Amino acid sequence: MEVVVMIKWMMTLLMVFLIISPHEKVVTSQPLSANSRWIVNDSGERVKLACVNWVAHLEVVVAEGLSKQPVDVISRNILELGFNCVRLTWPLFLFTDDSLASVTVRQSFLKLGLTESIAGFQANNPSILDLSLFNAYQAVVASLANHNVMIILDNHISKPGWCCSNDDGNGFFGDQYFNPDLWIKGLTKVATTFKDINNVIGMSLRNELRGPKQNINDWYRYMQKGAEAVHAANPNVLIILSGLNYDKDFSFLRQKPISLTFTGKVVFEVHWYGFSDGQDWKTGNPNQVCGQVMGNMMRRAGFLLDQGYPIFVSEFGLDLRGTNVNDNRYIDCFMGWAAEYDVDWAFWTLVGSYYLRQGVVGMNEFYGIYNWNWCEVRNSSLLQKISVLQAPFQGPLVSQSRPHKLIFHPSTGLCVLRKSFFKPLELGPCSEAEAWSYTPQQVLTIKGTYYCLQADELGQPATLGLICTDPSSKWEAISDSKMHLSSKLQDGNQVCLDVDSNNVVVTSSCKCLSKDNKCEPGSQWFKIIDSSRPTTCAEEKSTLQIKNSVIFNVVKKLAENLWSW
Ligand SMILES: *[C@@H]1O[C@H](CO)[C@@H](O)[C@H](O)[C@H]1NC(C)=O
Ligand SMILES: *[C@H]1O[C@@H](CO)[C@H](O)[C@@H](O)[C@@H]1NC(C)=O
Repeated sequence: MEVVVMIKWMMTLLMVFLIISPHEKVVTSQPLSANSRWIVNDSGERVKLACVNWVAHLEVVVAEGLSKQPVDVISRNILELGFNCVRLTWPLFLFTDDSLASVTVRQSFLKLGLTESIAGFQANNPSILDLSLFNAYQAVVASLANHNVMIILDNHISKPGWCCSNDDGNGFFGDQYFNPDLWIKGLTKVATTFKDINNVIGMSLRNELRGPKQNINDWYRYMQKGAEAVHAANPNVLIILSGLNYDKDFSFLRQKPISLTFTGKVVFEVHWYGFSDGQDWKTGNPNQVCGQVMGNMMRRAGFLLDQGYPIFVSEFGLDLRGTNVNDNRYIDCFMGWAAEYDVDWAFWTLVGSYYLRQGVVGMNEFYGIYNWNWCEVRNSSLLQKISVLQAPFQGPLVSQSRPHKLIFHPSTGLCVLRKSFFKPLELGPCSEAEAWSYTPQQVLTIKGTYYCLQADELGQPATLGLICTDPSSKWEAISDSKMHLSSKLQDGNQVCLDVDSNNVVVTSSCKCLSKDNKCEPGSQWFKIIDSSRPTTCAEEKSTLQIKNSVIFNVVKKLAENLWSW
Protein backbone atom coordinates (compact mmCIF):
# COMPACT_ATOMS: atom_id res chain seq x y z
CA MET A 1 0.00 0.00 0.00
CA GLU A 2 2.63 2.48 1.11
CA VAL A 3 4.67 1.66 -1.93
CA VAL A 4 1.72 2.19 -4.25
CA VAL A 5 1.06 5.59 -2.72
CA MET A 6 4.67 6.51 -3.10
CA ILE A 7 4.77 5.46 -6.70
CA LYS A 8 1.61 7.48 -7.33
CA TRP A 9 3.25 10.46 -5.71
CA MET A 10 6.33 10.11 -7.81
CA MET A 11 4.24 9.77 -10.94
CA THR A 12 2.38 12.94 -10.07
CA LEU A 13 5.62 14.77 -9.45
CA LEU A 14 6.97 13.51 -12.73
CA MET A 15 3.82 14.68 -14.51
CA VAL A 16 4.09 18.11 -12.95
CA PHE A 17 7.71 18.26 -13.95
CA LEU A 18 6.87 17.25 -17.49
CA ILE A 19 4.13 19.82 -17.68
CA ILE A 20 6.12 22.73 -16.35
CA SER A 21 9.37 22.05 -18.13
CA PRO A 22 8.47 21.29 -21.72
CA HIS A 23 10.36 22.66 -24.67
CA GLU A 24 7.41 24.83 -25.50
CA LYS A 25 9.47 27.98 -25.50
CA VAL A 26 8.25 29.49 -28.74
CA VAL A 27 6.04 32.50 -28.36
CA THR A 28 6.88 34.09 -31.60
CA SER A 29 4.43 37.00 -31.70
CA GLN A 30 2.86 36.67 -35.06
CA PRO A 31 2.29 37.88 -37.66
CA LEU A 32 5.61 37.28 -39.27
CA SER A 33 6.97 39.36 -42.08
CA ALA A 34 10.08 39.67 -44.20
CA ASN A 35 12.66 42.29 -43.28
CA SER A 36 14.85 42.00 -46.35
CA ARG A 37 16.13 38.41 -46.33
CA TRP A 38 15.12 37.69 -42.72
CA ILE A 39 11.77 36.52 -41.43
CA VAL A 40 10.94 38.54 -38.31
CA ASN A 41 8.16 38.71 -35.74
CA ASP A 42 6.15 41.76 -34.81
CA SER A 43 8.97 42.99 -32.55
CA GLY A 44 11.41 42.83 -35.42
CA GLU A 45 13.24 39.83 -34.01
CA ARG A 46 14.34 37.13 -36.38
CA VAL A 47 12.25 33.95 -36.30
CA LYS A 48 14.07 31.13 -38.03
CA LEU A 49 11.74 28.55 -39.54
CA ALA A 50 13.03 25.11 -38.60
CA CYS A 51 10.18 23.02 -39.93
CA VAL A 52 9.41 19.45 -40.76
CA ASN A 53 7.11 18.33 -43.57
CA TRP A 54 3.97 16.48 -42.53
CA VAL A 55 2.15 14.79 -45.38
CA ALA A 56 -1.64 15.03 -45.73
CA HIS A 57 -2.08 14.99 -49.50
CA LEU A 58 -2.11 11.28 -50.37
CA GLU A 59 -5.18 9.30 -51.49
CA VAL A 60 -6.60 8.99 -47.97
CA VAL A 61 -6.45 12.80 -47.54
CA VAL A 62 -5.67 12.49 -43.84
CA ALA A 63 -2.46 13.63 -42.12
CA GLU A 64 -0.23 10.55 -41.94
CA GLY A 65 0.52 8.70 -38.72
CA LEU A 66 -2.76 9.18 -36.88
CA SER A 67 -3.35 5.44 -36.78
CA LYS A 68 -0.06 5.12 -34.88
CA GLN A 69 0.00 8.03 -32.40
CA PRO A 70 -2.43 10.56 -30.92
CA VAL A 71 -2.23 13.83 -32.80
CA ASP A 72 -1.29 15.72 -29.63
CA VAL A 73 1.62 13.38 -28.99
CA ILE A 74 2.93 14.04 -32.47
CA SER A 75 2.52 17.79 -32.07
CA ARG A 76 4.40 17.68 -28.78
CA ASN A 77 7.16 15.49 -30.21
CA ILE A 78 7.73 17.95 -33.03
CA LEU A 79 8.64 20.67 -30.53
CA GLU A 80 10.64 18.28 -28.37
CA LEU A 81 12.70 17.37 -31.41
CA GLY A 82 13.62 21.03 -31.76
CA PHE A 83 11.44 21.95 -34.71
CA ASN A 84 9.31 25.05 -34.35
CA CYS A 85 7.12 24.60 -37.36
CA VAL A 86 5.38 22.18 -39.71
CA ARG A 87 4.86 22.41 -43.44
CA LEU A 88 1.52 20.63 -43.62
CA THR A 89 0.61 19.55 -47.13
CA TRP A 90 -2.90 19.61 -48.66
CA PRO A 91 -4.39 18.55 -51.96
CA LEU A 92 -6.36 21.25 -53.75
CA PHE A 93 -9.50 19.13 -54.16
CA LEU A 94 -9.95 18.84 -50.40
CA PHE A 95 -10.88 22.54 -50.44
CA THR A 96 -12.64 22.75 -53.80
CA ASP A 97 -14.68 19.54 -53.97
CA ASP A 98 -17.36 19.40 -51.29
CA SER A 99 -18.16 15.77 -51.94
CA LEU A 100 -14.53 14.89 -51.13
CA ALA A 101 -14.34 17.26 -48.16
CA SER A 102 -17.43 15.72 -46.55
CA VAL A 103 -16.26 12.10 -46.70
CA THR A 104 -15.41 10.92 -43.19
CA VAL A 105 -11.99 9.64 -42.25
CA ARG A 106 -13.46 6.19 -41.64
CA GLN A 107 -15.16 6.15 -45.04
CA SER A 108 -11.97 7.28 -46.74
CA PHE A 109 -9.99 4.41 -45.21
CA LEU A 110 -12.78 1.91 -45.97
CA LYS A 111 -12.97 2.99 -49.61
CA LEU A 112 -9.28 2.14 -49.95
CA GLY A 113 -9.54 -1.10 -47.99
CA LEU A 114 -7.35 0.16 -45.14
CA THR A 115 -9.13 -1.59 -42.30
CA GLU A 116 -6.02 -1.93 -40.16
CA SER A 117 -5.54 1.80 -40.21
CA ILE A 118 -9.09 2.21 -38.94
CA ALA A 119 -8.34 0.02 -35.94
CA GLY A 120 -5.19 2.01 -35.17
CA PHE A 121 -7.06 5.26 -35.66
CA GLN A 122 -9.80 4.09 -33.33
CA ALA A 123 -7.21 3.43 -30.64
CA ASN A 124 -5.15 6.59 -31.08
CA ASN A 125 -7.46 9.26 -32.42
CA PRO A 126 -11.07 8.17 -31.81
CA SER A 127 -12.33 11.75 -31.82
CA ILE A 128 -11.09 12.33 -35.36
CA LEU A 129 -12.17 9.05 -36.97
CA ASP A 130 -15.72 10.09 -37.77
CA LEU A 131 -14.98 13.67 -38.69
CA SER A 132 -15.14 14.78 -42.29
CA LEU A 133 -11.80 15.01 -44.11
CA PHE A 134 -12.18 18.79 -43.98
CA ASN A 135 -12.70 18.80 -40.20
CA ALA A 136 -9.95 16.23 -39.68
CA TYR A 137 -7.50 18.54 -41.42
CA GLN A 138 -8.69 21.37 -39.16
CA ALA A 139 -8.21 19.15 -36.11
CA VAL A 140 -4.56 18.58 -37.01
CA VAL A 141 -3.96 22.29 -37.53
CA ALA A 142 -5.67 22.99 -34.19
CA SER A 143 -3.49 20.47 -32.36
CA LEU A 144 -0.30 21.97 -33.80
CA ALA A 145 -1.50 25.46 -32.91
CA ASN A 146 -2.39 24.38 -29.37
CA HIS A 147 1.14 23.12 -28.94
CA ASN A 148 2.48 26.37 -30.28
CA VAL A 149 3.93 24.88 -33.42
CA MET A 150 3.93 27.29 -36.35
CA ILE A 151 2.17 26.00 -39.45
CA ILE A 152 2.72 26.51 -43.15
CA LEU A 153 -0.12 25.22 -45.29
CA ASP A 154 1.34 23.83 -48.50
CA ASN A 155 -0.76 23.16 -51.58
CA HIS A 156 1.18 20.13 -52.66
CA ILE A 157 -0.93 18.78 -55.53
CA SER A 158 -4.52 18.97 -56.88
CA LYS A 159 -5.67 15.36 -57.07
CA PRO A 160 -4.79 13.46 -53.88
CA GLY A 161 -1.81 11.15 -54.38
CA TRP A 162 1.95 10.91 -54.25
CA CYS A 163 3.78 13.76 -55.96
CA CYS A 164 5.54 14.54 -58.38
CA SER A 165 6.28 13.73 -61.97
CA ASN A 166 6.25 15.65 -65.24
CA ASP A 167 3.16 13.91 -66.57
CA ASP A 168 0.97 13.46 -63.47
CA GLY A 169 -1.41 16.18 -64.65
CA ASN A 170 -0.68 18.31 -61.55
CA GLY A 171 2.54 19.99 -62.68
CA PHE A 172 1.66 23.36 -64.14
CA PHE A 173 -1.21 25.76 -64.81
CA GLY A 174 -3.40 24.25 -67.50
CA ASP A 175 -2.48 20.61 -66.79
CA GLN A 176 -5.32 18.10 -66.52
CA TYR A 177 -5.85 18.61 -62.77
CA PHE A 178 -4.47 22.13 -62.48
CA ASN A 179 -7.08 24.67 -63.41
CA PRO A 180 -5.77 28.10 -62.36
CA ASP A 181 -9.21 29.48 -61.45
CA LEU A 182 -10.02 26.50 -59.27
CA TRP A 183 -6.61 26.84 -57.66
CA ILE A 184 -7.27 30.50 -56.78
CA LYS A 185 -10.62 29.46 -55.32
CA GLY A 186 -8.94 26.79 -53.19
CA LEU A 187 -6.21 29.13 -51.99
CA THR A 188 -8.84 31.67 -50.97
CA LYS A 189 -10.82 29.02 -49.14
CA VAL A 190 -7.78 27.83 -47.18
CA ALA A 191 -6.60 31.35 -46.37
CA THR A 192 -10.10 32.22 -45.12
CA THR A 193 -10.65 28.99 -43.18
CA PHE A 194 -7.46 29.38 -41.13
CA LYS A 195 -7.46 33.17 -40.90
CA ASP A 196 -8.04 33.26 -37.17
CA ILE A 197 -5.38 30.73 -36.27
CA ASN A 198 -2.37 32.89 -35.58
CA ASN A 199 0.00 29.94 -35.70
CA VAL A 200 -0.73 29.51 -39.38
CA ILE A 201 2.10 31.82 -40.38
CA GLY A 202 2.47 31.02 -44.05
CA MET A 203 1.00 29.48 -47.16
CA SER A 204 3.00 27.67 -49.82
CA LEU A 205 0.98 28.44 -52.91
CA ARG A 206 1.98 25.41 -54.98
CA ASN A 207 4.58 22.73 -54.66
CA GLU A 208 7.15 21.95 -57.39
CA LEU A 209 5.88 23.56 -60.59
CA ARG A 210 7.05 21.38 -63.44
CA GLY A 211 6.32 19.62 -66.69
CA PRO A 212 6.04 20.43 -70.39
CA LYS A 213 3.57 23.29 -69.88
CA GLN A 214 5.80 25.34 -67.59
CA ASN A 215 6.65 28.81 -68.82
CA ILE A 216 7.72 32.10 -67.34
CA ASN A 217 4.78 34.22 -68.51
CA ASP A 218 2.25 31.99 -66.79
CA TRP A 219 4.43 31.86 -63.71
CA TYR A 220 4.17 35.64 -63.24
CA ARG A 221 0.53 35.74 -64.29
CA TYR A 222 -0.78 33.10 -61.91
CA MET A 223 1.65 33.27 -59.03
CA GLN A 224 0.98 36.99 -58.70
CA LYS A 225 -2.75 36.38 -58.90
CA GLY A 226 -2.55 33.59 -56.29
CA ALA A 227 -0.43 35.76 -53.99
CA GLU A 228 -2.91 38.63 -54.21
CA ALA A 229 -5.83 36.31 -53.53
CA VAL A 230 -4.24 34.85 -50.40
CA HIS A 231 -3.14 38.25 -49.16
CA ALA A 232 -6.64 39.64 -49.64
CA ALA A 233 -8.13 36.76 -47.61
CA ASN A 234 -5.48 36.83 -44.89
CA PRO A 235 -2.97 39.70 -44.96
CA ASN A 236 -1.02 38.19 -42.04
CA VAL A 237 0.40 35.08 -43.66
CA LEU A 238 3.72 34.81 -45.45
CA ILE A 239 3.23 34.07 -49.12
CA ILE A 240 5.63 31.33 -50.14
CA LEU A 241 6.34 30.93 -53.85
CA SER A 242 7.81 27.98 -55.67
CA GLY A 243 10.13 28.17 -58.68
CA LEU A 244 10.11 26.23 -61.93
CA ASN A 245 11.52 22.78 -62.65
CA TYR A 246 10.58 21.11 -59.34
CA ASP A 247 11.21 24.22 -57.33
CA LYS A 248 14.84 24.60 -58.29
CA ASP A 249 14.85 27.56 -60.65
CA PHE A 250 14.11 31.25 -60.06
CA SER A 251 16.73 32.58 -62.45
CA PHE A 252 14.04 34.45 -64.42
CA LEU A 253 13.56 36.79 -61.44
CA ARG A 254 16.96 38.34 -62.16
CA GLN A 255 15.52 40.08 -65.20
CA LYS A 256 12.04 40.81 -63.95
CA PRO A 257 11.12 41.05 -60.25
CA ILE A 258 7.75 39.95 -59.03
CA SER A 259 5.12 42.69 -58.96
CA LEU A 260 2.63 42.76 -56.09
CA THR A 261 0.45 45.37 -54.38
CA PHE A 262 2.01 44.56 -50.98
CA THR A 263 5.51 44.12 -49.57
CA GLY A 264 7.24 42.35 -46.73
CA LYS A 265 5.34 39.07 -47.07
CA VAL A 266 7.00 37.18 -49.90
CA VAL A 267 9.32 34.23 -49.32
CA PHE A 268 10.76 31.99 -52.03
CA GLU A 269 10.93 28.24 -51.45
CA VAL A 270 13.49 25.91 -53.01
CA HIS A 271 13.96 22.16 -52.91
CA TRP A 272 17.34 20.53 -52.72
CA TYR A 273 17.95 16.79 -52.49
CA GLY A 274 20.84 14.51 -53.33
CA PHE A 275 18.82 13.08 -56.22
CA SER A 276 18.15 16.60 -57.55
CA ASP A 277 21.46 16.04 -59.32
CA GLY A 278 20.88 12.41 -60.20
CA GLN A 279 23.81 10.25 -59.13
CA ASP A 280 26.38 13.04 -59.58
CA TRP A 281 27.40 12.93 -55.95
CA LYS A 282 28.19 9.27 -56.12
CA THR A 283 29.89 9.21 -59.49
CA GLY A 284 31.82 12.46 -59.15
CA ASN A 285 34.43 13.91 -56.84
CA PRO A 286 32.55 15.31 -53.82
CA ASN A 287 34.50 18.60 -53.81
CA GLN A 288 33.88 19.23 -57.46
CA VAL A 289 30.21 18.25 -57.29
CA CYS A 290 29.66 20.34 -54.16
CA GLY A 291 31.28 23.39 -55.78
CA GLN A 292 29.25 22.99 -58.92
CA VAL A 293 25.90 22.28 -57.26
CA MET A 294 26.32 25.17 -54.79
CA GLY A 295 27.16 27.45 -57.71
CA ASN A 296 23.97 26.39 -59.49
CA MET A 297 21.97 26.91 -56.32
CA MET A 298 23.28 30.47 -55.96
CA ARG A 299 22.66 31.29 -59.63
CA ARG A 300 19.15 29.83 -59.70
CA ALA A 301 17.86 30.78 -56.25
CA GLY A 302 20.48 31.97 -53.76
CA PHE A 303 20.81 35.37 -55.47
CA LEU A 304 17.36 36.20 -54.07
CA LEU A 305 18.93 36.66 -50.63
CA ASP A 306 20.91 39.58 -52.06
CA GLN A 307 17.75 40.92 -53.63
CA GLY A 308 16.26 41.09 -50.13
CA TYR A 309 14.01 38.01 -50.02
CA PRO A 310 14.08 35.15 -47.51
CA ILE A 311 14.79 31.70 -48.92
CA PHE A 312 12.92 28.79 -47.39
CA VAL A 313 14.43 25.42 -48.29
CA SER A 314 11.03 23.80 -47.94
CA GLU A 315 12.32 20.31 -48.78
CA PHE A 316 15.65 18.67 -48.15
CA GLY A 317 16.36 15.25 -46.73
CA LEU A 318 18.15 11.98 -47.14
CA ASP A 319 17.96 8.26 -46.66
CA LEU A 320 18.39 8.01 -42.91
CA ARG A 321 19.80 4.51 -43.01
CA GLY A 322 23.10 6.13 -43.89
CA THR A 323 23.78 3.65 -46.70
CA ASN A 324 23.18 5.92 -49.69
CA VAL A 325 26.54 7.37 -50.77
CA ASN A 326 24.89 9.95 -53.01
CA ASP A 327 22.79 11.25 -50.11
CA ASN A 328 25.63 11.13 -47.57
CA ARG A 329 27.91 13.30 -49.68
CA TYR A 330 25.12 15.69 -50.56
CA ILE A 331 24.01 16.27 -46.97
CA ASP A 332 27.48 17.40 -45.83
CA CYS A 333 27.69 19.92 -48.65
CA PHE A 334 24.13 21.04 -47.90
CA MET A 335 24.91 21.46 -44.19
CA GLY A 336 27.82 23.78 -44.97
CA TRP A 337 25.73 25.87 -47.32
CA ALA A 338 22.69 26.01 -45.01
CA ALA A 339 24.83 27.12 -42.06
CA GLU A 340 26.68 29.73 -44.09
CA TYR A 341 23.54 31.37 -45.47
CA ASP A 342 21.51 30.57 -42.37
CA VAL A 343 18.38 29.95 -44.42
CA ASP A 344 14.95 28.89 -43.19
CA TRP A 345 14.07 25.27 -43.92
CA ALA A 346 11.72 22.29 -43.68
CA PHE A 347 13.08 18.77 -43.42
CA TRP A 348 11.49 16.08 -45.60
CA THR A 349 9.82 14.35 -43.75
CA LEU A 350 8.26 13.69 -40.35
CA VAL A 351 6.47 10.63 -41.71
CA GLY A 352 7.68 7.23 -40.48
CA SER A 353 5.31 5.27 -42.72
CA TYR A 354 2.29 5.99 -44.90
CA TYR A 355 -1.22 4.54 -44.68
CA LEU A 356 -0.97 4.00 -48.43
CA ARG A 357 1.59 5.36 -50.84
CA GLN A 358 1.92 4.52 -54.53
CA GLY A 359 -0.24 1.45 -54.01
CA VAL A 360 1.80 0.11 -51.09
CA VAL A 361 0.00 -0.27 -47.76
CA GLY A 362 2.05 0.84 -44.76
CA MET A 363 5.06 1.89 -46.84
CA ASN A 364 8.14 2.56 -44.74
CA GLU A 365 9.65 6.04 -45.25
CA PHE A 366 13.43 5.87 -45.04
CA TYR A 367 13.61 9.68 -45.26
CA GLY A 368 11.34 9.98 -42.22
CA ILE A 369 12.19 11.34 -38.78
CA TYR A 370 10.01 8.73 -37.11
CA ASN A 371 10.51 5.01 -37.49
CA TRP A 372 7.78 2.88 -39.08
CA ASN A 373 5.71 2.87 -35.88
CA TRP A 374 5.84 6.62 -35.35
CA CYS A 375 7.21 5.85 -31.89
CA GLU A 376 10.95 6.29 -31.89
CA VAL A 377 13.20 8.52 -33.91
CA ARG A 378 14.60 6.64 -36.90
CA ASN A 379 18.13 8.04 -36.65
CA SER A 380 18.98 10.16 -33.65
CA SER A 381 22.54 10.90 -34.76
CA LEU A 382 21.24 12.45 -37.94
CA LEU A 383 18.75 14.49 -35.97
CA GLN A 384 21.53 15.61 -33.67
CA LYS A 385 23.54 16.68 -36.69
CA ILE A 386 20.84 18.86 -38.24
CA SER A 387 19.83 20.31 -34.87
CA VAL A 388 22.61 22.89 -35.22
CA LEU A 389 20.55 24.48 -38.00
CA GLN A 390 17.46 24.85 -35.80
CA ALA A 391 18.56 28.04 -34.05
CA PRO A 392 19.48 31.17 -35.99
CA PHE A 393 23.15 32.11 -36.34
CA GLN A 394 22.42 35.66 -37.42
CA GLY A 395 19.69 38.15 -38.21
CA PRO A 396 17.91 41.08 -36.59
CA LEU A 397 18.11 41.04 -32.78
CA VAL A 398 19.26 37.42 -32.68
CA SER A 399 21.33 38.35 -29.68
CA GLN A 400 23.35 41.14 -28.25
CA SER A 401 26.55 39.25 -28.88
CA ARG A 402 29.04 40.81 -31.28
CA PRO A 403 29.37 39.27 -34.73
CA HIS A 404 32.07 36.63 -34.92
CA LYS A 405 33.03 33.55 -36.88
CA LEU A 406 32.47 29.92 -36.02
CA ILE A 407 34.58 27.13 -37.48
CA PHE A 408 31.80 24.79 -38.46
CA HIS A 409 32.20 21.10 -39.32
CA PRO A 410 29.25 20.14 -41.57
CA SER A 411 29.58 16.37 -41.39
CA THR A 412 29.07 16.35 -37.62
CA GLY A 413 27.12 19.59 -37.20
CA LEU A 414 29.68 20.58 -34.55
CA CYS A 415 32.09 23.51 -34.18
CA VAL A 416 35.71 23.93 -33.12
CA LEU A 417 36.14 24.62 -29.42
CA ARG A 418 38.57 24.11 -26.56
CA LYS A 419 37.37 22.48 -23.40
CA SER A 420 40.28 23.97 -21.53
CA PHE A 421 43.59 25.49 -22.39
CA PHE A 422 45.38 22.30 -21.48
CA LYS A 423 43.44 20.22 -23.96
CA PRO A 424 43.75 20.27 -27.73
CA LEU A 425 41.06 21.89 -29.84
CA GLU A 426 38.16 19.60 -30.52
CA LEU A 427 34.69 19.52 -31.99
CA GLY A 428 31.73 20.23 -29.76
CA PRO A 429 28.34 21.93 -29.71
CA CYS A 430 28.37 25.20 -31.66
CA SER A 431 26.60 26.83 -28.72
CA GLU A 432 29.79 26.35 -26.68
CA ALA A 433 32.22 27.02 -29.48
CA GLU A 434 35.02 29.53 -29.64
CA ALA A 435 34.23 32.86 -31.29
CA TRP A 436 36.86 33.56 -33.93
CA SER A 437 37.83 36.37 -36.18
CA TYR A 438 39.20 35.72 -39.65
CA THR A 439 41.57 38.44 -40.75
CA PRO A 440 42.28 39.60 -44.29
CA GLN A 441 45.65 37.83 -43.84
CA GLN A 442 43.64 34.61 -43.37
CA VAL A 443 44.59 34.25 -39.72
CA LEU A 444 41.99 32.71 -37.41
CA THR A 445 42.16 34.33 -33.98
CA ILE A 446 40.05 33.59 -30.93
CA LYS A 447 38.18 36.79 -30.24
CA GLY A 448 39.32 38.66 -27.16
CA THR A 449 42.69 36.86 -27.17
CA TYR A 450 45.91 36.96 -29.15
CA TYR A 451 45.67 33.26 -29.92
CA CYS A 452 45.63 32.06 -33.48
CA LEU A 453 45.06 28.64 -34.97
CA GLN A 454 48.26 26.95 -36.12
CA ALA A 455 49.31 23.85 -37.98
CA ASP A 456 51.95 22.11 -35.90
CA GLU A 457 52.84 18.70 -37.26
CA LEU A 458 51.34 16.24 -39.71
CA GLY A 459 48.79 14.05 -37.94
CA GLN A 460 49.06 16.09 -34.73
CA PRO A 461 46.50 18.38 -33.08
CA ALA A 462 46.23 21.89 -34.44
CA THR A 463 47.51 24.30 -31.80
CA LEU A 464 46.95 27.81 -30.56
CA GLY A 465 49.96 30.08 -30.88
CA LEU A 466 50.90 33.67 -30.25
CA ILE A 467 53.17 34.30 -33.18
CA CYS A 468 50.64 34.60 -35.92
CA THR A 469 52.66 35.83 -38.87
CA ASP A 470 54.24 32.64 -40.21
CA PRO A 471 52.65 30.44 -42.91
CA SER A 472 51.47 27.88 -40.36
CA SER A 473 49.00 30.49 -39.04
CA LYS A 474 47.47 31.20 -42.41
CA TRP A 475 44.31 29.24 -43.34
CA GLU A 476 43.01 29.27 -46.84
CA ALA A 477 39.74 27.71 -48.04
CA ILE A 478 40.72 25.46 -50.94
CA SER A 479 39.25 22.96 -53.45
CA ASP A 480 36.12 23.52 -55.53
CA SER A 481 33.92 23.16 -52.46
CA LYS A 482 36.05 25.76 -50.62
CA MET A 483 35.55 23.62 -47.56
CA HIS A 484 39.10 22.46 -46.90
CA LEU A 485 41.00 24.79 -44.57
CA SER A 486 44.57 24.48 -45.61
CA SER A 487 47.81 25.71 -44.09
CA LYS A 488 51.55 25.09 -44.37
CA LEU A 489 53.85 23.38 -41.89
CA GLN A 490 57.25 24.80 -41.01
CA ASP A 491 58.76 22.44 -43.60
CA GLY A 492 56.53 23.96 -46.29
CA ASN A 493 54.23 20.97 -46.69
CA GLN A 494 50.55 21.65 -47.21
CA VAL A 495 48.10 20.24 -44.66
CA CYS A 496 44.35 20.42 -44.14
CA LEU A 497 42.38 20.78 -40.95
CA ASP A 498 40.80 17.45 -40.05
CA VAL A 499 39.34 15.57 -37.09
CA ASP A 500 40.55 12.30 -35.65
CA SER A 501 38.36 9.54 -34.25
CA ASN A 502 38.16 11.32 -30.88
CA ASN A 503 36.88 14.51 -32.51
CA VAL A 504 40.24 16.19 -31.84
CA VAL A 505 41.10 18.83 -34.44
CA VAL A 506 44.28 17.74 -36.21
CA THR A 507 46.14 18.55 -39.42
CA SER A 508 46.55 15.85 -42.07
CA SER A 509 47.40 15.55 -45.73
CA CYS A 510 44.65 17.13 -47.80
CA LYS A 511 42.49 14.44 -49.31
CA CYS A 512 40.35 14.04 -52.42
CA LEU A 513 40.73 17.65 -53.48
CA SER A 514 39.72 16.74 -57.05
CA LYS A 515 39.07 13.95 -59.54
CA ASP A 516 38.98 10.98 -57.15
CA ASN A 517 35.38 9.80 -56.76
CA LYS A 518 36.04 6.97 -54.33
CA CYS A 519 37.26 9.11 -51.51
CA GLU A 520 35.29 10.91 -48.77
CA PRO A 521 36.52 14.38 -47.82
CA GLY A 522 33.82 14.88 -45.15
CA SER A 523 36.11 14.83 -42.12
CA GLN A 524 38.16 17.66 -43.72
CA TRP A 525 35.20 19.84 -44.60
CA PHE A 526 35.02 22.99 -42.47
CA LYS A 527 33.23 26.23 -43.07
CA ILE A 528 33.99 29.58 -41.51
CA ILE A 529 30.54 30.99 -40.89
CA ASP A 530 29.14 34.25 -39.55
CA SER A 531 27.37 34.12 -36.24
CA SER A 532 26.09 36.46 -33.61
CA ARG A 533 24.72 33.73 -31.38
CA PRO A 534 25.56 34.27 -27.73
CA THR A 535 29.05 33.09 -26.87
CA THR A 536 28.88 33.23 -23.11
CA CYS A 537 31.01 30.19 -22.71
CA ALA A 538 33.73 31.42 -24.99
CA GLU A 539 33.81 34.82 -23.31
CA GLU A 540 33.81 33.24 -19.90
CA LYS A 541 36.59 30.92 -20.93
CA SER A 542 38.66 33.67 -22.42
CA THR A 543 38.41 35.95 -19.42
CA LEU A 544 39.04 33.14 -16.98
CA GLN A 545 41.70 31.35 -18.87
CA ILE A 546 43.49 33.90 -20.91
CA LYS A 547 45.78 35.03 -18.12
CA ASN A 548 46.75 31.52 -17.19
CA SER A 549 47.13 30.48 -20.77
CA VAL A 550 49.27 33.43 -21.82
CA ILE A 551 51.59 32.81 -18.90
CA PHE A 552 51.61 29.12 -19.62
CA ASN A 553 52.47 29.63 -23.24
CA VAL A 554 55.22 32.14 -22.54
CA VAL A 555 56.72 29.72 -20.05
CA LYS A 556 56.36 26.90 -22.54
CA LYS A 557 58.10 28.90 -25.28
CA LEU A 558 60.85 29.88 -22.89
CA ALA A 559 61.31 26.27 -21.87
CA GLU A 560 61.43 25.18 -25.50
CA ASN A 561 64.02 27.79 -26.29
CA LEU A 562 66.10 26.83 -23.29
CA TRP A 563 65.87 23.21 -24.33
CA SER A 564 67.09 23.90 -27.84
CA TRP A 565 70.02 25.87 -26.37
C1 LIG B 1 22.18 6.99 -38.99
O1 LIG B 1 22.89 7.64 -40.00
C2 LIG B 1 24.29 7.43 -39.95
C3 LIG B 1 24.91 8.23 -41.06
O2 LIG B 1 24.53 9.55 -40.99
C4 LIG B 1 24.61 5.97 -40.10
O3 LIG B 1 25.99 5.77 -40.00
C5 LIG B 1 23.88 5.18 -39.06
O4 LIG B 1 24.07 3.81 -39.27
C6 LIG B 1 22.39 5.49 -39.11
N1 LIG B 1 21.72 4.84 -38.00
C7 LIG B 1 20.64 4.08 -38.15
C8 LIG B 1 20.05 3.54 -36.90
O5 LIG B 1 20.15 3.86 -39.23
C1 LIG C 1 9.39 38.21 -30.91
O1 LIG C 1 8.35 38.82 -30.18
C2 LIG C 1 8.68 39.23 -28.87
C3 LIG C 1 7.47 39.85 -28.20
O2 LIG C 1 6.74 40.63 -29.05
C4 LIG C 1 9.14 38.07 -28.04
O3 LIG C 1 9.57 38.51 -26.77
C5 LIG C 1 10.27 37.38 -28.73
O4 LIG C 1 10.63 36.24 -28.00
C6 LIG C 1 9.88 36.99 -30.15
N1 LIG C 1 11.03 36.42 -30.79
C7 LIG C 1 11.06 35.20 -31.32
C8 LIG C 1 12.34 34.73 -31.92
O5 LIG C 1 10.09 34.49 -31.34
